[in-house]
Amino acid sequence: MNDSKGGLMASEAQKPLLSVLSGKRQDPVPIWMMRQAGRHLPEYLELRSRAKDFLDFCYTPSLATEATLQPIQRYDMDGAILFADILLILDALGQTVRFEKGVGPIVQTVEAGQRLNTVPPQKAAERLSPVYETVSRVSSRLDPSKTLIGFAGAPWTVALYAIEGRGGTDKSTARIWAHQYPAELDLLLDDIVEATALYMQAQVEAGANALMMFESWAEGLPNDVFEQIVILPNRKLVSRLNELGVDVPIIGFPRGAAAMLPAYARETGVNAVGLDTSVVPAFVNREIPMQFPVQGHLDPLLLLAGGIAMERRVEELLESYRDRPHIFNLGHGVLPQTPIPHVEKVVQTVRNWKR
Ligand code: 1CP
Repeated sequence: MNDSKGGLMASEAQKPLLSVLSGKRQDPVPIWMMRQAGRHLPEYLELRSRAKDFLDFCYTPSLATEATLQPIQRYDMDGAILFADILLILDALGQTVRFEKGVGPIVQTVEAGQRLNTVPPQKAAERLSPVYETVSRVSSRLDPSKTLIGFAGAPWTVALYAIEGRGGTDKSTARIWAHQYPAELDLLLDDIVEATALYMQAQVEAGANALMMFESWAEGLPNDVFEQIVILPNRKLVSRLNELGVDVPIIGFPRGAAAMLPAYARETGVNAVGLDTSVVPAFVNREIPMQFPVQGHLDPLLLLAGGIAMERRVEELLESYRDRPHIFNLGHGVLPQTPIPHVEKVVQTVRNWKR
């Protein structure tokens, strides 16, 4: 592994989060939180009011750069996650995406058998150039001890939005496709894999130190379907990134994988797994090799509630993963109503904890 900014050894020594992703334990345990930028921060709400809509916000490098840096400035997190959205790739592929206030994303749907190739993958990746500009701006302003995480939606989760057309559904339309139109779904997933690989490659070229694949809707799938529509396409994406010469570590987050988590960790080629809220630490330590890095998994609702129960659980998670490479995070994203002092308390607890 190498990187454009002077070789992996140098950046790893400086960046604790990257060091954990290479399989080393770090003290203190590095911390960042999914959705650490966003609506729980008053400074984000101020910034957000300057853009016409959410897509415009994501495509304006000056605004997206500030949004990426805000949680670093406020909380001194070890990782900065690029401010963007997993649905941008669908927009770039020519499926209209809108974010409606109070409703969430509305996506132009695909029919069974329809390919996502009217915009060629290379062209789709080029359309996302404002995102690379954001990565490059953040990279030049970030302290060398911080890790810049690029990301994309993992193939099944992105396909699900293209099939369902919106968030907040029971996902049954997309899940029925897996049974009724498996061949058509495979082709759709392949189209997403190729465009996403080029998109992630460009993020790394612009300065991302690590990548994360959000497979946010991996929950509730039969094991054979999970193999076919989660593990296989995630593995294809990782292989394609390798083929393209991308050599930064990749975190996979198969939310809701449950008993399929060890297979995901073993078979996809990811360097680390993100753990969701319901994961059992003893299961992880029994089923996933101890040298394999994990990231997670405080309940976002406990972060919202705060108090002594939150502090205890933070310490319990740190203890559970003391013998393995661990990055502290949540089991899912920070909720908009989360009080800032609770986030501060978690950061402080993690930093004060000794192995
Ligand atoms: O009103 C607003 O400001 C928009 C809210 C918002 C934000 C802040 C959306 C709409 N997306 C984002 C940013 C975002 N999305 C980031 C960067 C910020 C950070 O992490 O700090 C990231 C990594 C995402 C990824 C994302 N978008 C996921 C995967 C992670 C997850 O939460 O599981 C998913 C599923 C989306 C889709 C999406 N975008 C936005 C919403 C409300 C949703 C979910 C819709 C649904 O219910 O299905």
